[in-house]
Parts: sequence; C-alpha cells; structure tokens
Amino acid sequence: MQTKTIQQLVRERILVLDGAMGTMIQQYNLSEADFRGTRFKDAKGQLKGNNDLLCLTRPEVIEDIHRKYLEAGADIIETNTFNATSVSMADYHVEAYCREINLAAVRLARRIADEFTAMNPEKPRFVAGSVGPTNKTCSMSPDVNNPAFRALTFDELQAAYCEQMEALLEGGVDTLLIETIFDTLNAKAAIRAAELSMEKTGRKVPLMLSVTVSDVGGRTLSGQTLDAFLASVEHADIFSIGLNCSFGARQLKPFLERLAARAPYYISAYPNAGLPNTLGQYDQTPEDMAAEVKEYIDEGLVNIIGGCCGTTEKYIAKYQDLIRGVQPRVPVQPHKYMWLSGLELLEVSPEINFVNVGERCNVAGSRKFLRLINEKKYEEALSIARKQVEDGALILDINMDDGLLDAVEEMTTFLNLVASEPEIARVPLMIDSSKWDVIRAGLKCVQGKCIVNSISLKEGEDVFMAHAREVKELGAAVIVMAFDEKGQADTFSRKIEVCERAYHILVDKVGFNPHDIIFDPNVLAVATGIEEHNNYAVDFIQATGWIRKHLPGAHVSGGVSNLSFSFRGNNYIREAMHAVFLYHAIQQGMDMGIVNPATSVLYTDIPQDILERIEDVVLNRRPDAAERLIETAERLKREKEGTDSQEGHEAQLLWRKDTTVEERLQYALVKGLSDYLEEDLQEALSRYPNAVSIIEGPLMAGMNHVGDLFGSGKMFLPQVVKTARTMKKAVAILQPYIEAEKQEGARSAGKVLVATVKGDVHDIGKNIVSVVMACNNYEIIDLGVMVPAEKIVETAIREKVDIVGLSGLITPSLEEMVHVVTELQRAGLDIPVMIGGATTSKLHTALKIAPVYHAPVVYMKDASQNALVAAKLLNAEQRPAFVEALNEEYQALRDKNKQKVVKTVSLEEAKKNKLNLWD
Ligand code: THG
Repeated sequence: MQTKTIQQLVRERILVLDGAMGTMIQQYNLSEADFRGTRFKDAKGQLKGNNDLLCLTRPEVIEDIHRKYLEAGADIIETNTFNATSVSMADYHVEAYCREINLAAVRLARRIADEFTAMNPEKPRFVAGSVGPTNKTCSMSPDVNNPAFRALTFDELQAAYCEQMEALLEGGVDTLLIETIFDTLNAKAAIRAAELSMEKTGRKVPLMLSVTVSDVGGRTLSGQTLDAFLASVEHADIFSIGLNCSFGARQLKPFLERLAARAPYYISAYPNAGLPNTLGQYDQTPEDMAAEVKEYIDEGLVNIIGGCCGTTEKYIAKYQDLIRGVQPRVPVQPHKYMWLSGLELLEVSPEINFVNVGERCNVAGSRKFLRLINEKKYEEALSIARKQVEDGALILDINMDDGLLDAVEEMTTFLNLVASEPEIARVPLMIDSSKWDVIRAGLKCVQGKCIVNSISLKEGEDVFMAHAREVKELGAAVIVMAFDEKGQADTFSRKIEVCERAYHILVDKVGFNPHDIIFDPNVLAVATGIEEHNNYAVDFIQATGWIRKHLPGAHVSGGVSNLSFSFRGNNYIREAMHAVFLYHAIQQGMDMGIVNPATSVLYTDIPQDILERIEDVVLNRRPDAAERLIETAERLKREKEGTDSQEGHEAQLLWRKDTTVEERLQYALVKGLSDYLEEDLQEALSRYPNAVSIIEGPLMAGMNHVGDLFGSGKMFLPQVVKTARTMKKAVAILQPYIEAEKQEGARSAGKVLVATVKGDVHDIGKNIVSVVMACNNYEIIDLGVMVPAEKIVETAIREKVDIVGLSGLITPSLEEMVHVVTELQRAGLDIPVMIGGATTSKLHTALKIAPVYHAPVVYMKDASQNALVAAKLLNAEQRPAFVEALNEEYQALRDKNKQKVVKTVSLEEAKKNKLNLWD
C-alpha cells in the first residue's frame, strides 16, 4: 500500500521528531572497548565518545535507541551520523570510514522505521539524515593572532559533506537534516553539497535546516541574527527551518516566534531539556518540558517538534497528547523584497528609498586603498571599510582588481579580515571584480548574502547563464551591467534593449529571483568635451525609469562617481554633480548606488547659480554646459582652496574629550579600537606604579565590563573576540615595560600550559589568564583552542610544565575537561590543574573533575586569582595546607550532592585501569 510522503503528512498534522542520540547512548555506559569492538581494537587514540562509530561497532545499541523513539511515537528518526564527516572524524583518526558509517547508519534506521511503518501504514515513519556542523568553522579564525586564517575552506567542507550526503542518500534517507548550524558559511557549504549529492544520486529529498543560537541576543556563534541567516540561505529549496539545542523550550521561544514570523517554510524546533545546571546536566522533567512545548503548539508556532540535549524517549512520548487533533501551522508567504545580509539583515523595501554602497575599498578607485593593500597594511585598509559603515554605507563594495595584485588572494584575505570585524561585517558586501575566479573565491568566504558585481552579456549568453547559475547556487544577488556582445550600452535604446534581454534570460531560463537582480545601465563621465557624451546622464536616468516600469522586481544601481571624472581635483563640484544626478535618478527609481558615503553635499544645499550650471550638464540642457561648469569649478577652486570636507572625523573623537584614561581604555576595549592605545597607555604608565598594575587594573576592569555586556546579550561573540584582540595589543604595548620592570635575573616562577579544550573555540578568558600569569613571571605555553587531550598530555610531559590550565565556555567542555584530566591521571602525571571558563563551576570541579585525578584540580572564578593560586601550588611549604583546605571544601560539596558524585581514584587504581583498558 502507498503510504503518505512527509510533504503530504506535514500539511495534515504536527510531526514528531526523535530526541537526543548522545543522551541515550550515555545511558548504556559504554566503555572504550565497546566503542572499539573487535574491528577497531588496535586503532590509535581514544575512540570513546565517537558516537557515530557505534553504527559499525555496536549497531544493536543504536537500533535499540531508534526503536525506543519510534515506540514513543516519533514520526521522524535521525540517523546517528551527526559527526560522520571526514572533517570531524579526523579527530579520531577514523576519517577513512565515513562513507561506511553513513551507509550503516541509514540502513539501521531505515530497517527499523520500515518495520514500524509496516505495522501501521497509517502512521508512516521517516528517516532524516543527520548532518552536523562539524568541529570547525569556515567564517572564523581559530588563531587570535591571525584573524585572516581559516582552519577549513568552503570547498574542503563541501567535499566532506558530499561524501557524507551521497552515502546518506544512497542508503535511502527520506530527508536531509542540516542541524545545529552555528556558522552560516558551513551551512551554505552543506546546502550546496546537498544539492550536488541529490543531483549525483538522482534522489531529491526535502531539505531541513536547524540553527542553534549561541547567545541571549539570539545570534548564531558566527554572529548572525536569525533574520540575516534567513537571507543567507534563501537561495536553497528548503522544506523546513527551525531551531535546536541552544536553550530549553522556554528560552528558545522568542527566537522561534521571530523565525516563524519571517521564514516561508515549515518550522521545526527541538530544544534541550531546559537549561544545563552547574554540572552541565539537563534536569528538566519530561512533564515540564512538555508543558513548555505545549505553548509552541497552542500558539501555532511549529510543524515539527522533537528534543535535543538531555531528552530521551520519555520526553518524546509526551508529545502525542499535545499534537492530537491540532491543525498544523501554515507557512507565511514569501517576502517581496531583496534580502541581503552581513551579520544583520538588509531588506531593500520601498521604505529605504536609496541604498548607498561604499565605493572606497576599491584598489582601482582609491589610491590610498591600493597603497594599503600593496603594503599589506590591512588594519588601516579595514579602517577605511569601518569609516564607510560609520558614515552610513549600507553595503560595502570590495574590489581588488589590479594588475600587480593577486586578486583572488587579496579578496580572500580582506574578506576574511572583514568577517572578524563585527562593526564592518554587520553590513552586506558587494564583491566587485571583472575576473570570475575572484568573485567565486569571494562568495566562498562570506556567510552573509552578498551582491556579485557584476555579470553581463559581454561574452554571450552561455557564459552569462553559467555565471548567473553559479551566483544563484552560492546564494547572492547580482548586478547586471548593460553590456552585450556588441559592447557597452551607451544610449537609452541600447541600455533598455540589453537589460530587457538579460532580465528574461535570468528570470525565464535561469530561474533567478527578480528581486535579486540589479541593473547597472552604466554611469559614464559627462562634460568630457566630447559631444557624444553629453547625453549619458540623461540616458541613464531615462533607462532607470523604463527598467523600473517594465522589468518587475529588478533594481537599478550605478557607480555614481564615474559621472564626474572630468572634474577630478574639485571635490565640491564632483559631490554636487553626484547629488544632482542622484536627485533625478532616484525620482526615476534608481534605488542603489556605489558612492562615497562621506559625501556631505546635499542637493538642497547647492547655491542656485551652481545648481543651474550643474543641471545644465547633467540634464544636457545647453551645448556650452560643460564649458560653463568648468568656469564655475575653477572659480570655486580658487575660493575654497584648502577647506575640503573634514568634519565627520571630529565627531568620532568625542569619546576622547573630557574622559579619564580609564574610561578611554575601557571604551577602546569594548569597541575593539586600537588606534589610540599607544597614547592612552603612555598616559596610564605615567599614573600607575607599573605596567602590570595597568593590566590588572583598568584593562581587567574593561574586560570584566565586556564579560557583563556579553552575559546580558548586549555584545555578541565576534565583538567580544575583537575586544580580546585589542586587549592583546594593549598588552603587547606594555610588554617592554613589564620586561624592564622585572628584577634583573628574575627567575621564571614556573611553566604553565594553557589550552581551550577540544570542541570549544573560545579563548578570551584563557588569553587573559595567560597575560596576567605572564606578568607575574610565569612562562606560558599556550596551545590555543580546540586542543585534544592527547596534545595537552604530550606537551605537559615534554615541556615538564608545573601547572595545566584548562578553559572552556560551552557546556560540552565540562565533559571534555573530565576527559583531559582522566588522561593526565592515566599518564601518571602529578601536575596541578586549573579550571576556568563560563560554564565551569566549583561544584562541577568538585564532583566530576577533581575525583578522577589524584593531584589538585582547582576551580578559578576569574583571571585575577590564577597567579595567587599558582604561587601556593608551587610553593612546597604552602601547598599541603592549601590542598588540604581545597579537599575539605570539595568533600563538603560532594557530601551535599551525594547522588551525583563519581568515584574518586588513586594513582594506583588509575594505573590498574590503564592496564585493563589497553592490554
Ligand atoms: N558599476 C558597477 N561597479 C563599479 C562601477 C560602476 N565599480 C567600480 C566603480 N564603477 C565605482 N567605484 C568608484 C570608486 C571610486 C571612484 C569612482 C568609482 C573615484 N575615485 C577617485 C578618482 O578616481 O578620482 C579616487 C580618488 C582617490 O584616489 O581617493 O572617483 O559603474 N557595478
């Protein structure tokens, strides 16, 4: 009998997705040996924790879990493949088995789902291929010192996803579920891989997306708002979109509401079982969670509901009563405007009557920008971008086309740098190049929805369509220049002829969204002395009116500064000409323009006599118009010598007036501005007893303020990362003074290894600890972020460190810290450990981490304590009393929380364990 498809069923009722896989697997208390089975008996490293490998080594466990969820009423079960890409599996050295794991995972899920469908064909069960975000991010640098660095490229990730998805599709999944999206660029690579894999296998299945928000402001880890995210993925053929993980159902609700109101797809949600407690565990009951989920259903927010971290079949079973008889939500209508995004959404609706695109980051359009890129002065080049955003640019045009530059490389570097500047990355980008490989490389660096500048019919229809398809696949809007095989369209009739032809190819043949098409009918220089040029502006303006009337949805843009090339050297006349041109073109519907956003000349400010002469030129009103304007320009130039527009700059410096050095340092830290650090630190040095006291005083205070702002959702992660970079720069400036202050021949106080544990990329706290400890004469070995346990152990031994500091911000890091410390114990080490970071707690340290290690494990509340505690730990006289007091404190905590305690171990026991496990 023919059962219903998921597309049919979702229109009839709310569908139930299963709960967490990891939480269920934990209940089986599997050992290292279980994960290995016989097949991976001799594989190197640890395999425990590689849940997806169980599809090969303990398939009956996974089968059992699927069965429990199906019995609990789940309509959709997810394959156990969240980490089954070569990128993630490389952590366990088993990347060669990805295809096999995925195939095995689908077969397992498929067989059991089909079994349940056969028992009750009225309730068909579906298998969703789970595709996780991987352990790396394409749009952020894991290296604080090099924000342009990427551990993974779009193409590499796309290839890894293709391998996984082809196997999932061949194995027979009913849908692909790209989940726990924390970086939109990763998600875009996954989407592209899904499309390619569906083409290759000839199996088109619905595509489900699920995002995780990382802060209370509702942004992704890579800093995008959900609105911006929707713009970034709208090019895909999406079945459902939703949220998972992040928070409990209650905390997730406002974000789900926002998403449901704007996303024209079915909506899914699978929250965690409440918020994690101090031990990183989820202890909301199934009843409590169901009560919260009921609100989603009563308010018509969702079509698909399930559970993430902490949920089991008991939670999922509760949903059956909630969904019974409930009419499913109908998706909202698609929007009618162009959506672009950086970290935030730019909706080009009629309310924004004109979008100004900043022209200054163009090596062909700015001598200064060219020089900065040539000299690799990227900081300063970025400040040109930042200034334009401050001046009100809604989009930034970036162009690296110069004969002596490697444009692909420069575009990549600059876009990667922009991505780590939240004040700049806020706005969408326009990737400007006449070389297609530069545009392609650019699109693969940006998580937001960009504009490609540009494509044209210059090389004929085939190339035009190929480029347009690629733009569509990579999710961008496009500028179409009015060029064709015959050349540049310079008259009204040529402009409209080329634009009309291009429009129909794009809309009818390529399937391009008309709202994502921007025509550029060529702004060409007027008043050049050549008569044929006199009507160029008029032709542009008329063509604009025609396009807006006859090519529905399409926008009109132009490079406005081209118009006034004849008046180079006279900025006032140039800016006044631009104002006049825009005044008339905007009336005809020009709604976008590449301009200098710092321009201060308004149409209404132009004195009548000058206005008349400019309009004579722009509107081609008399044959001698150009000569007369040149006359005026020369007169003005003599009068205005030296008073070019400088304001803007003044206003920006208000924060420096009448403020204390502490206030200025704090402002610089919060805003991530390093321009005045040198100056302010010099002043601080004259006021504070020494350099260390500046770090421990105002700089630490600034960082604490940043911590508070982050905690309350007023800053988001990329901003905090930038702050940390500024802190690093401040410390670098102070470093020579710190060195000089050290007493002659002062000995190292000890060697400290610091690391952010595997699975976590947050290093701000860790970096501050490093700085403070270094100031106190400790030698720091900083292993960076995402550091595997083996590397920590190996380095601790090789470098003979005195203390190991572990840092982490996210909940899974708690578990990883237990693992690292277990490994230190297993290696027979005796090095004290310090634990710090946002989710860590004294309770978790006492209950879960300290017991697995015989040497001291100390929880550090903040970075100000580390030096003090380290001194005690490394002093033979003070250590015993300190450790005793610590143990007593921990024991008291354990006594109060008896049922949660894990057994404490001695060194001997650990050695025995080691033998059991590995022999
Ligand atoms: N259409 C589209 N894209 C474009 C253009 C267009 N991109 C490039 C260009 N034209 C728009 N950008 C600029 C940038 C700067 C200038 C003109 C156009 C400019 N620069 C000063 C000059 O050359 O006199 C530079 C002075 C300096 O060095 O600072 O005028 O038409 N789609």
